Parts: sequence; C-alpha cells; structure tokens
Amino acid sequence: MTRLIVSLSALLMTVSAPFADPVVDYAENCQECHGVNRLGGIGPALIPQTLGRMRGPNLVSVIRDGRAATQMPAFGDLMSDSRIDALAAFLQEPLVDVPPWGAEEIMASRILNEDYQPANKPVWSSDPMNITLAVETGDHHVSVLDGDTFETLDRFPTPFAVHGGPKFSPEGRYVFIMSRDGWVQKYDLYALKEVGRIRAGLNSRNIAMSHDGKWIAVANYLPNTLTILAAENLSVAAVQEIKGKDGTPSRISAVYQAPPRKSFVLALKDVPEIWEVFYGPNPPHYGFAHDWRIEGPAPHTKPFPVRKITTPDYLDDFFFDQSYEYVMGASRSGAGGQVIDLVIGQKTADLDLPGMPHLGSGITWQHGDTTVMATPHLKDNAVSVIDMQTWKTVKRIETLGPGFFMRSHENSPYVWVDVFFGPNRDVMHVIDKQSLEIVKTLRPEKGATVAHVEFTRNGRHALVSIWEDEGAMIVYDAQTLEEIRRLPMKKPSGKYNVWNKITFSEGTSH
Ligand code: DHE
Repeated sequence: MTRLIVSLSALLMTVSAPFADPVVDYAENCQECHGVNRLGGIGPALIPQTLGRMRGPNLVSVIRDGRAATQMPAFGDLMSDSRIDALAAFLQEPLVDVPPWGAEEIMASRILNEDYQPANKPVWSSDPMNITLAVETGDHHVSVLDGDTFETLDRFPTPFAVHGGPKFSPEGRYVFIMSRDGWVQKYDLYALKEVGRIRAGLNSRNIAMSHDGKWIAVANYLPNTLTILAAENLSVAAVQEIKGKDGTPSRISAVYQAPPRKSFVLALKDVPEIWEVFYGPNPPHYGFAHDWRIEGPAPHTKPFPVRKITTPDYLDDFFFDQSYEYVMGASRSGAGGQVIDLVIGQKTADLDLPGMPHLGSGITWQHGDTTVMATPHLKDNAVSVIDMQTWKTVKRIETLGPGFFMRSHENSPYVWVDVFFGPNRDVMHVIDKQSLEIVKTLRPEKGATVAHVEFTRNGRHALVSIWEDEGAMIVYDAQTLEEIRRLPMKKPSGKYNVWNKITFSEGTSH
C-alpha cells in the first residue's frame, strides 16, 4: 500500500460510507500492493498463513499507524477504528481458495524464452568482471552497465517488484532475479537475453545460489516452503514444506549460501529455528533423520539433507562471519542479537543490537588487529560496529536517521551508509573505516531519497541511487567523494557489480 494509493476517492469513500465493506476497502486501498485475492505483490500476501506473528491487535495497529522500515503507510486518518477492525478481521479470514503451489504447479509456470540462443562469448567488449546491474523498481527493469564507461548495454524488463540482491552464477555469466510474487528470472549477460522464468512461490523473500552454480534456493512466505531449482534449466529439484520441529508451519525469513559448508542456511520466521540444507556430495554427519531429507521429484533424485538447530530467539535477519561458521542473528522485536555457531549448533554469544539492526546489509572490514562487522538500524539513528572476535560493540556511530543499506570495498578507506527514513533521507554518510568517524555527509539532491551504494570492480567509483520515480544513479569518485556523472533512472534501488558479488567482497552483503 503506497501512499499514492491513499487516493482522494478512498478519502471520499471513508467520509460518505462509514460502514463500508472490508472487501471494498481492501480493493480500494490494499489490492494494488498486496495483490488480487490477497496473494501478494510488492507487499506481502495478507492471509493467515503469511500474517504469522502479525495477528490480532498488531494487525490493527499496523493498518492504523503504518509499519516502520517498510512502505506500509498509516490509514488511521482515513478510516474509522471500526472500519480498520473490520478490515483486519477480513485479512485474518482464510482464503476460500488458496491455489496449491507444489512442484507440479511451479513447473507448469516455467516459461523458457524461445528466442534465446546462448552466445559462446559476450556480444559486447566490456570487462565481463566489471559489469554492473542497476535494478530500476520504478518501471520494473534492470539496466546492464559497463562498469568502466557506464554505457548501458541493455535494459530488460523484470517480473513485478524485484526484492533482494540478484545472484550471479560463479563465473558471472548468468544472473537470477527474484520478485516478491515469487518469480525467478534467469538472464544471460553474455547474450543480453532472458533465458526464462518460473514462479517458485506465491510470495517470496529472497534467493540464494549454491557456490557451484548448480542450485537456487527460494525462500517463500507463501506457501510455507523452500523451493530448490536447478539453475541450468530452472526445473524444480525439490519443494520442502517448512514446519518447526513441533509441527508449526513457518515462513522463511531469508536464505543464504554458506560456500565453505556447501550448504544453504535459512532462518524460520515463525519458529525459533535455523535450518542448514546441504547440497554438496559429502555432507557432514549430523545424524540426519530420514524425514529431514528433501527428496526431489522425478527426474531429480538428489536428496538434500537438512539439519535443524533450535535457537533461543527468532531470527528475522542474519549475517555470517567470513568463515561461515558463525551466524549473527536478530529479531525484528528489537530485543538484541545472538551468535549461533553452526559447527556445534548452539548459541555462543549475545549481541548488543537493539533498534532493529538490518543485518542483511551488514559488511565487514579489518580494523586494527581484528575484523569488525557494521550494520545500520531500521529504527535507530545509528550504525553499530561489532568486534567479530569478542562480539562486543566497538562503537555506535550516530547518524542523521535510520539507515537501510551500507557498502564498502577492499580498496576504499570508507564505508557508505544511507539515511533511508525521516527528514534527512536525502543524505548519505561516508565513514572512515579506521577512525569510525563520519568524514563527510553528502546531500546530492535536497529532498530526494538517497540510498544504496555499490562500488565498481576496482573500488574507484561508488554508485549511489536517487531513489525516486524520476531518479538517477550518481557516479562518485570513491577517493575524492566528488560527483562525476548522473545517469537518469526510474527509481533505482540496488546496484550489483559482478566481480564484487562473485568474489564475496567483504564490502558487500551476501
Ligand atoms: Fe529488503 C535485501 C528483508 C523491506 C529493498 N531485504 C533484503 C534481504 C532481506 C530483506 C532478508 C536480503 C536478501 C538478499 O539479498 O538475498 N526488506 C526485508 C524486510 O524484512 C523488510 C524490512 C520488510 C519487507 O517488506 O520485506 C524489507 N527492502 C525492503 C523495502 O521496503 C525496500 C527498501 C524496497 C523494496 O524493494 O521492497 C527493500 N531489500 C531491498 C534491496 C535489497 C534488499 C534493494 C538488496 C540489497 C543488496 O544490496 O543486496
């Protein structure tokens, strides 16, 4: 529900029809973002299976007051309490007809591009390792840029409402992109052509690619499943129902790959558990019970052994250390964080992380003789810097507002962090990695949201989004912090450099 949809007609309806039908209220105010049949779109699906911990009074207050750190606006000024109650009750009614979405339905949704011909080598002459993608959510496109000249090599349409980082195949030739309504798109950067797409879930969180490039794991909210696709042809390798050890169905907060462990690691959103799904040839022996193996449908016979770890608290968001042994997790309730050791399967430390840390965009760097991890907070005007040996907070750097994304690069002395929310959402802070002080605050366009940074391969340029419908990607000199160029774009969100992503640069998120 974007603010735009809170239209004059909705306002008039509110005044003239105080007892309006929640079905009509939904169609007028919610449908554009949350989808026909409440099955999700840019916003999550609004049915009991996906509302999870949001049930009851929580749901009423979100409709009335909006939701921090999301694009959900407040409807309290537009609807009476009784109408909000009726709408909340309607959203908690099970759908009369939830389409089944198992292996068969997913396979049936696959569309392969008949015009696609693989190219043996790139059809362009740019540095393949410096190709950089810009996701433009304003009109649902991705721009493929030469990271040296910033020439646009292609601009292709994506499914509706892309979310999370696209994932590159290990050699950087293919990219996989996911939309909130569950589509996974495969695009060949050499041929500049879409290979195909498949709807792996009805409402999805994010995707992870196995380190060998063979498998893509899709974390779903709806249905409560993990879908594993064969990257080669987007066929379904497995669909696993997600239920806690006690049988409680759960959404998945997020899934990431853990390359040294040859596994996917996922956190359950409605049950305090982490799962590790092994795809490598010799998974470690954790005494897997038979029903903890995901068996693929024919013609795939590959089992994916699953290990389940009970955690002291929920994990809504998490981050790995560089060895991928430790998971740093935090719950959106904002109580703090926890460190889970994947080798022994237990919590080993607490983290002082109140104020909704956004661990999904955390980064690490060498600081003195230790490695630190830094994360913005969605509810605090701060960046937390944590020592990854002692797990203690080294510093909380005060910012001009809550931030969403941060990035750095091995060759840069700076960390860049946005202020995504509040009156100062038009600024970007630049922090010195050693002194941990803000050394410059950029305000490239007064009043325009400025967010998300990516570096080019060698770290020479920092690319910043003017996150507006008629926005732009600004190219900064990453040393002098001077603006060099502006490329007009339609609400650019994330940018992704092939080299930084496939080498797991310490300055980027997963
Ligand atoms: Fe995101 C990444 C979760 C809202 C834009 N976001 C991620 C990831 C997670 C996540 C777990 C890491 C996935 C990955 O890259 O594989 N996001 C959440 C939420 O829980 C939250 C707060 C609420 C929700 O509605 O889901 C949320 N996110 C948003 C937005 O409102 C943003 C700003 C706009 C949008 O497009 O929805 C948004 N999220 C992004 C982007 C990334 C992302 C651009 C990738 C960042 C990167 O550099 O990798």
